[in-house]
Amino acid sequence: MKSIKVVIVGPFNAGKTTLVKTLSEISMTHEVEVTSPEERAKKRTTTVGMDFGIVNIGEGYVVRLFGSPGQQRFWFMWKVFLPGAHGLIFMVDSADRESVPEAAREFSRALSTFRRLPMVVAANKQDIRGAMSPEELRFVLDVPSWIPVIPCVATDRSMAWKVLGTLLEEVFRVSKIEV
Ligand SMILES: Nc1nc2c(ncn2[C@@H]2O[C@H](COP(=O)(O)OP(=O)(O)O)[C@@H](O)[C@H]2O)c(=O)[nH]1
Ligand SMILES: [Mg+2]
Repeated sequence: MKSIKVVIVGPFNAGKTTLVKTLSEISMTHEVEVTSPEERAKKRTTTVGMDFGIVNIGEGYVVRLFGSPGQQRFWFMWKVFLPGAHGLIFMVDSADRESVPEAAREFSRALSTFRRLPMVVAANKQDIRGAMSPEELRFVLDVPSWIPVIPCVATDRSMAWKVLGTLLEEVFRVSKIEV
């Protein structure tokens, strides 16, 4: 069985844990109660350590998904996920305009950490009225043209698969994988 390693990063509340749960046949996510008041205003639980999931994509391949917790104090975890990674999903809450500056900082940090690793941006929460379009997100996050920005609703299986599938096409294109 060949295995492809995909890392998922992005701000707190973007939808990373949800994406792992939607895509994965087995998933291990470890959530605890949020303690900080600002974060609690957004949601009640948050990821500790990481989310982990496995997706069987057929032809003898499985994808291992590693979702990072989304707060800046956990950015050091990216270095832990990087070795052996084949691709990266950067997830953003497209409906949360207030968090754009933070998302932009985090995206720029992701580019310098993961460099030319095959990458897609998931413009999540497209089901919420007023969500920024993928084009608008590309502009506000300053996403380079080689990185696709894909509309996503993390609870929707076909949209979640589109995000992963687009990334995998790029992974297979650049790495002629033997894993
Ligand atoms: N409307 C909507 N809500 C979403 C979507 N994806 C995630 N959520 C919700 O957004 C919140 C944060 O999701 P979570 O997966 O915990 O984000 P994480 O912090 O990035 O792991 C949860 O309440 C989810 O149910 C989406 O595509 N649309
Ligand atoms: Mg999470």
